[in-house]
Order: sequence, then structure tokens, then C-alpha cells
Amino acid sequence: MITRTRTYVTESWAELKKVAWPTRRTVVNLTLIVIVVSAGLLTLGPSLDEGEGEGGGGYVEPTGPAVGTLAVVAGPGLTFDGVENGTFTAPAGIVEVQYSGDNGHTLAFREPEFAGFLLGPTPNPPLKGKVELKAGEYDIYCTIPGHAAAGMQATVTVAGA
Ligand SMILES: [Cu+2]
Repeated sequence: MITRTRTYVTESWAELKKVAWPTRRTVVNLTLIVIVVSAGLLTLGPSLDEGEGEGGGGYVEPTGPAVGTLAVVAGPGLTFDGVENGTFTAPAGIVEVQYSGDNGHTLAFREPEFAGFLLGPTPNPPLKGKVELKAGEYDIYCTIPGHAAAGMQATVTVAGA
């Protein structure tokens, strides 16, 4: 029994010596990588949560009363208010965009500051939403594939204050 145990210990020791143990430097480097990756995930986590908290698109409506409205009707056909590539006007300031008309259409802005703003698809809510407009031109369009290209888009001109 003792002999067997001794043989086992001797063989195990021989096996252990064959194992390529990582050097101290390798262990330190691997530890640093784990720490850096963990820190990165910790930093990334909250920013991902923020994106989801704002409804995915990240668009936040301006607070406060609207100074005017921008009423848009979907259709007939692939148009806004029956006009392909039409034009609208709106006052500067907080404007409530109102959407109605044919079913199966959306309304969004091409400007990056309104990324995530989306009305419809009609008749599903939201069919109105607020945007803060400055003097200049904005482009609205229906996001359903093919609709904007067919003319379901328009320029919104905002007069100077
Ligand atoms: Cu459409």
C-alpha cells in the first residue's frame, strides 16, 4: 500500500513537472486583460440601459406648450396631403406634428436631431408628437420602404423669428 502510494505520488509529480505552468509575467498580463475587459463592460452597461430607457430611438420630446401645429395627412396614394414631394410650413419653436389619413404610413424627420421621432404607422399611435424647430428647412418622409422614393416625403419650411 505504501509502495503504491509512493508510486502514485512520484508519477503525479512527474506529470506536474510536464505541465507548462504560466510564467509570472503571463499571469499578470492575463489578470490585467480580465480587469480591463470587465471595466469596459461596466462602462458599456449603463450606456446601453440609457438607450433603452428613452424608447430605443433616443428621441426626447421638448417640454412646454406648442406654438403651432404641423398637420399632415397620409395619402391619397403615396403622398402627404395628396402631393408628391410636397411642401409644408411651420412656425419656429415647439411644434406639434399631427398625422392622420390613410392606414399603413409613418412620419419621420430626416434630420439627425429627430432620430427616433416616429408617428404611426397609421392608424396606430403615436399620431402626434412635439419637435422644436428653428428657422430653415426640414425633410419629413414615410419610413415604409419605397414610399418616400415614390413621393411620400415633403419639405417643411420654418420661417425666421
Ligand atoms: Cu407611406
